[in-house]
Amino acid sequence: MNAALDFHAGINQGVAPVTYGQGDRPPRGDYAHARADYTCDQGWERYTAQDHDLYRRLYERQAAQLPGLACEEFIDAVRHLGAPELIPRFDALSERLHQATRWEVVAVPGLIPEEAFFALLAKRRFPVTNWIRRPEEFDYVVEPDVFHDLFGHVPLLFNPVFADYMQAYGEGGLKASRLQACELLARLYWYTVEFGLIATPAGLRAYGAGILSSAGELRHSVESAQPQRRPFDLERIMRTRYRIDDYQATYFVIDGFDQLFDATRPDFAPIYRRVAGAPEFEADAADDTRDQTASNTAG
Ligand code: HBI
Ligand code: FE
Repeated sequence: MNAALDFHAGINQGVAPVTYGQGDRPPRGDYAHARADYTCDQGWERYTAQDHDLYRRLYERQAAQLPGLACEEFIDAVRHLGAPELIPRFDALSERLHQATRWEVVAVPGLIPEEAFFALLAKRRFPVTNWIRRPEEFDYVVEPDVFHDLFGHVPLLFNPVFADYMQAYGEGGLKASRLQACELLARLYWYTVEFGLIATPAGLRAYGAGILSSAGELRHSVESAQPQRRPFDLERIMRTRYRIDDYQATYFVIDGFDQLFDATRPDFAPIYRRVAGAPEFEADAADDTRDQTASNTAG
């Protein structure tokens, strides 16, 4: 099996923390022609008119929902993706992005091993899948495609504080790999970069890419009474499992991107040690069972 299939098999066996639940289907992307760092050419010329039209329809559906649901920093930056009639050329997008925050967008064939992913983030290179979903996957695609990565992740990389957080996350990931703490760090990524909410003077808003690129979860995460919304708590996040095939049962809310960046400043090693010995929480765990235990013993 080539590296990707091994990696994919890893995902199937739950080795990689972020699994998009794709069964044992071979990976979509052309991993065989990827470079050693898993980057590849975007292959912009290979997109069909149907691909561009699908991107446009996905973009327009999400853009229409942003006011009142997406954070202002995202709304201000999404225009940097350019007109939605065509899937952006990554090299032109990288020129604009590099001027803003010294990040660039690099093409990858799809999900890549954690080490490779962290190494790219640590160099301010954001991996963007180069293929787009099929029309029948308009509402849901099991793996991140070019629309999820571009629309969901790239706009906030134009925000200087968030851009620095993403690089700090990548550097932390390289350390986590050495400390076998990738699962804990994957949860931090999941509950912030993918499914994070932010409190603003105008109310709750979404900044997570998985929410912002989702037709249904954007409104659900901000307005539904169903999910739990908890204040950002690094150790609680690291102890909380997450769902990959349904709306999140719990969202964590930050007060600002500075809070995220500050959270990545301390050395995580002692936090990993403390969290590793503590009980985990199910994705929908309502109370902090640690306190319940305390109250039971107290009672
Ligand atoms: N690969 N292309 C890509 N995109 C991701 O978001 C990604 C990945 N590999 C691993 C991964 N995310 C997660 O395991 C992170 O939590 C590290
Ligand atoms: Fe993502």
